Amino acid sequence: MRILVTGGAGFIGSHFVKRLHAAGEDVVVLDKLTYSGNRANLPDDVEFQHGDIAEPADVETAARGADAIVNFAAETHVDRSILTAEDFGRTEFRGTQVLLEHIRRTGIRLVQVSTDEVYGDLEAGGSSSETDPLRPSSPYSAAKAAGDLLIPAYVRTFGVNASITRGSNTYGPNQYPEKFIPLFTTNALDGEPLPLYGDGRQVRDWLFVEDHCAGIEHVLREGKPGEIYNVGGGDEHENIDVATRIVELTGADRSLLRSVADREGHDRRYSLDTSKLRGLGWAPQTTFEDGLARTVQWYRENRDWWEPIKSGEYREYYERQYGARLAGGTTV
Ligand code: NAD
Ligand code: TDX
Repeated sequence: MRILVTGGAGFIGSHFVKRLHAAGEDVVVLDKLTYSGNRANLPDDVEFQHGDIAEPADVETAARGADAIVNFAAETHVDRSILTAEDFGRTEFRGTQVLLEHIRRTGIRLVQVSTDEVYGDLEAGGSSSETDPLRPSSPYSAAKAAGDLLIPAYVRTFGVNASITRGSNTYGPNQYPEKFIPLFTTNALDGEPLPLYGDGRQVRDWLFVEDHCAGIEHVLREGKPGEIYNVGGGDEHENIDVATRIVELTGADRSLLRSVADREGHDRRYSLDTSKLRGLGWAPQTTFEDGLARTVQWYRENRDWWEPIKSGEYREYYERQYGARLAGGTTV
């Protein structure tokens, strides 16, 4: 199989590409190299095209000879979508539509990588299953849900071969240090404050990146057209507990933890019912305790990967996102 991986230079996409490449698969990457895309995440001998999934000509060229597309390309940070949401709509909706138009013409398979955030939060308990209604809360998750809604519509109307995966919060090496775990880990290693939103009692269902990639590969090979598959770690933790564990693993001072102004519209809890994909033989292999220790160790040993990122555009973003928050923060 020749597989086009869109967004393959980002965090999860690059792990997915390395996984297929190591198994001897024929892989080509199409990536716009936005702030979170990094060519250095990929082996040099992986075929790479710089381009945009929302541009039909870029998709046409990259997908030549491909049997399947796995789409990771997205704007992915909730906090950035609260500052400015425009690129989210373009990539998540228009980009997905361009991919669907391509598979409609060529008949090749598409796996759309989506997120548990499209279900909205579950403060009252329970877990989201694939048939639940979509209740996205942020501009990011609303844009992802909009892209998702195109898939069953194209399956029903045109009979295209497309499936959706909905993953839970993913962590591991090479994650851009704006997300919670890599931000807190790199800040802790640098002795910088750790900005915990609100009361820190929000719950996320954590999934190690390699387990997420294994789930997506499972859906690529075994999934049925028009079907949705949840991919969750089943490892639910409150943010305050994750932050405390990062402090312990890095050996940082606990006084770095700061309670800061909450995220607007902050979802309280996510949880996924993963029985459908487990029924196809997939299960996560890495416990949160083990995966977090491996992740912290990776950031400790790979400063040359993240130190250059935490300058330039990142500093401007950081100041906008955290400047006033940290000035008004309190000890935890
Ligand atoms: P990331 O931000 O690290 O990577 C996104 C990649 O997409 C980057 O390489 C970027 O350059 C590329 N990209 C952005 N816009 C593009 C465009 N228009 N055309 C081509 N490439 C473009 O994000 P990630 O965490 O690796 O997320 C990958 C996918 O997984 C996303 O679709 C995201 O919604 C989904 N997801 C992420 C998580 C998580 O916790 N990180 C959980 C569930 C689902
Ligand atoms: O500085 C912070 N302080 C803080 O308390 C940051 C960046 C986050 N948080 C909290 C907010 C969330 O409750 O940590 C939790 C995790 O935050 P993020 O890493 O931003 O992830 P989340 O908003 O849950 O979304 C993630 O999971 C689903 C990914 O970013 C999405 O791409 C994915 O779709």
